[in-house]
Amino acid sequence: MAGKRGALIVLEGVDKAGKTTQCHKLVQALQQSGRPAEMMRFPDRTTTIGQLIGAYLENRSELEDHTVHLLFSANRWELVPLMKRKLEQGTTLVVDRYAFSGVAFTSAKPAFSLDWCKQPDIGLPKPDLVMFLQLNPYEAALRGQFGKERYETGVFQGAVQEKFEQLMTDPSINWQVIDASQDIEDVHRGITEHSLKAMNAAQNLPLGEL
Ligand code: DGP
Repeated sequence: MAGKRGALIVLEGVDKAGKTTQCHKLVQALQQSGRPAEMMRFPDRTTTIGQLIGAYLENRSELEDHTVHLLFSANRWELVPLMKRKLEQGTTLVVDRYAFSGVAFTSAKPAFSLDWCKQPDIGLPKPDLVMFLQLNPYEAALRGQFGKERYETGVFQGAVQEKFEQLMTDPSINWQVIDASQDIEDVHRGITEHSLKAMNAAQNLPLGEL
């Protein structure tokens, strides 16, 4: 019988909520306590598909909105074999954004339904835990200059936040809301607690599908 599987843990939230910092801190804390853990991030701009996405986000190229939605999803799918391998080997994956960003960002554009946006991600590995780093998008904008990337405007981020709130009503996902306006160490403590609980539970459950 194979060993215990790792957990799939996702951090979501609007831009500048602190997801990347917290992913690094969580991976470090888990590793230091002897639990195998690795970080992943989506979009993964290192693949061929990821480079197309990167050019689009940096406004170096234009892509039709449905097309880019499917590319973001394809970028997740192309990493699925690796994710499954790691999880089966007992490594917990801490993921900076996932399919929920995919749905929230595209459905915040005019004329995209939540339902259409969800379709390409159906069947992806289902996270054991999704933590939403809650921060007022206008407060987020004050944290640091929004950069020059596409989507980095207060108005768009406000629309994204609303879409996340709709997604968080889905009871089939283990959502936990974290107050990201607290200081870094307090946020980290909350995230670690939820993660340890989810990792314990995941050991006895098969990996699900979105
Ligand atoms: P990051 O590398 O985490 O800063 O994310 C890059 C930007 O892309 C950020 O504004 C969020 C957005 N984004 C992330 N995933 C998706 C997705 O699947 N679809 C769309 N449309 N946007 C996404």
